[in-house]
Amino acid sequence: MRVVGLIDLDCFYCQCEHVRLGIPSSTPLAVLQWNGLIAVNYAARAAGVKRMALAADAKKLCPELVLIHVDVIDHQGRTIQFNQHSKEFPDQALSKVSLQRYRIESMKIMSIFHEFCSIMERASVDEAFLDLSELCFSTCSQYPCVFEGKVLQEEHGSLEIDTEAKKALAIGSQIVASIRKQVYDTLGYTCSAGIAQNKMIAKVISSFNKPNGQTVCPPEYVSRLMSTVSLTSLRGFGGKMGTTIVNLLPAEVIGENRVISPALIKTYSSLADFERIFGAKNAAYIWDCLSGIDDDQVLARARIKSIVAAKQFPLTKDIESVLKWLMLLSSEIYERVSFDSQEFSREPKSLTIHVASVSRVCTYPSPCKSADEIFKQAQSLLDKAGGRSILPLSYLSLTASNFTDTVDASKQITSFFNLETETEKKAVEENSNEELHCRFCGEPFTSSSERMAHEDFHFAQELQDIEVSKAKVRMKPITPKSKSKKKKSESVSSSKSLKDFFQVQKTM
Ligand code: TTP
Ligand code: CA
Ligand code: CA
Repeated sequence: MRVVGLIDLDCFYCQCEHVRLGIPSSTPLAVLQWNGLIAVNYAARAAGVKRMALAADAKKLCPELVLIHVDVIDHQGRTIQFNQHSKEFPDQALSKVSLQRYRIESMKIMSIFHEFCSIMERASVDEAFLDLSELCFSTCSQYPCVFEGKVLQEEHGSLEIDTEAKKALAIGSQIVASIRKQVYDTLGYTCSAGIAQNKMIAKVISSFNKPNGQTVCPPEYVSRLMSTVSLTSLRGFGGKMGTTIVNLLPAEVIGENRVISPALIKTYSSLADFERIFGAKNAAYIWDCLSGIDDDQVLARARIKSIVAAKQFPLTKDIESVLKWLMLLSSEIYERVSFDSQEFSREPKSLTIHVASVSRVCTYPSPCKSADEIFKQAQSLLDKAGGRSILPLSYLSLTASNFTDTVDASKQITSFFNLETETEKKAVEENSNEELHCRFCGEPFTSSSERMAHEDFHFAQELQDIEVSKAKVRMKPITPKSKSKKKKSESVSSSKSLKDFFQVQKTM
């Protein structure tokens, strides 16, 4: 029996701003990107304010709402910060969002998690899985053997710690509570958590007691959980995979049930149905998930392989304005590469431009002392890609990659990202062969972190679309570009295809 914890920060970007600006958490606050809300604190949620709402609508709903715009980088490469007194918001046509502040806070939080538990997998900017199994046994004498947090149980169930599994979970819940306390005491951020026997269950229950609360799922409650949660709220089933499975149900069953749970799916379909669609091996895996069984290991991710800065802008024929965007991307690359090289003692060897379906690569300037040096290289790459002949343009991206260590690896300060065990190294090598695609445009990447960075720009674009149409729109993930295009009706039986199913729905 394993003990897995998933710790997730409450309204993460908002908390970063509360702490930075000294605003009490009881003040309704939201973080803004252009005109749309990307994070909403709990005081504002109580007033009905929702993520993705427009700033003006949110203000109408909650007039005392404090809106803090995320940092932006202007055309001169300067980072502009905002606070509760800022009178004007930035112009999307003249600047680019910088999420570096949140990345830095994320790094501090992850370091605290890692101090407690080295088997840690960063799952997004504000959450991580911890495999606490061994720790529970080695430290059990340090903690009281009682549950900490809300324990899921049947109406007349007992909270008695009468099995080894429950004992391990109880200690796990104590360790997670200590980690959360340490994050709060050190950085002032609250987080919520789920503690269970696997990643899938830990993740789904981590939001049951938010904010600032944790939930434990004892093994005997798993089957009840699988009949009460919706399939699409489970990790791995939020996108195309979940929709495909839900659609196996007869339409009237979908209509009659408010929650389409894994248990409901199992009642109406069989393993054979799944085998036909997903292939035997995948079907067995999915079938297990529907019963709450998930053997996915908690694995530390490798250092990212590349840093991508991208910008979508209004179509332009004007080379000067394209160069302004290029300057802005150069500044972002410079800032992020500088941060990365401090953390990991390494530097990139290649700089690539992606423009109008063309890529051009050159050597990354070394030593690189300013964003201007990157801009000069990027300008000559743009010329090599066709210069004025490729106008008009509406998209540019710069990538720093091909990293090499600047100090002997054995002398590096071992940060948690550098601690790669043999198993982790293996996982990294395997991942590097894996194709990851942007959920929105299908662009391929070699790491999920790289893809995450690229998806930032789609998120900004979506907010822009919302603003234009003055209506809430949902981004529709598209099927990733695949070398062998499948017809809609074709069955999906290779493991690669299953990966596609999973990848289109991962969240940041
Ligand atoms: P989440 O963990 O999804 O949300 P949250 O931390 O704001 O709120 P909760 O308390 O419910 O966990 O995302 C973490 C941060 O990532 C969030 O503060 C803002 C950012 N984010 C985006 O920029 N775009 C998105 O679509 C999502 C989901 C999050
Ligand atoms: Ca969160
Ligand atoms: Ca999260």
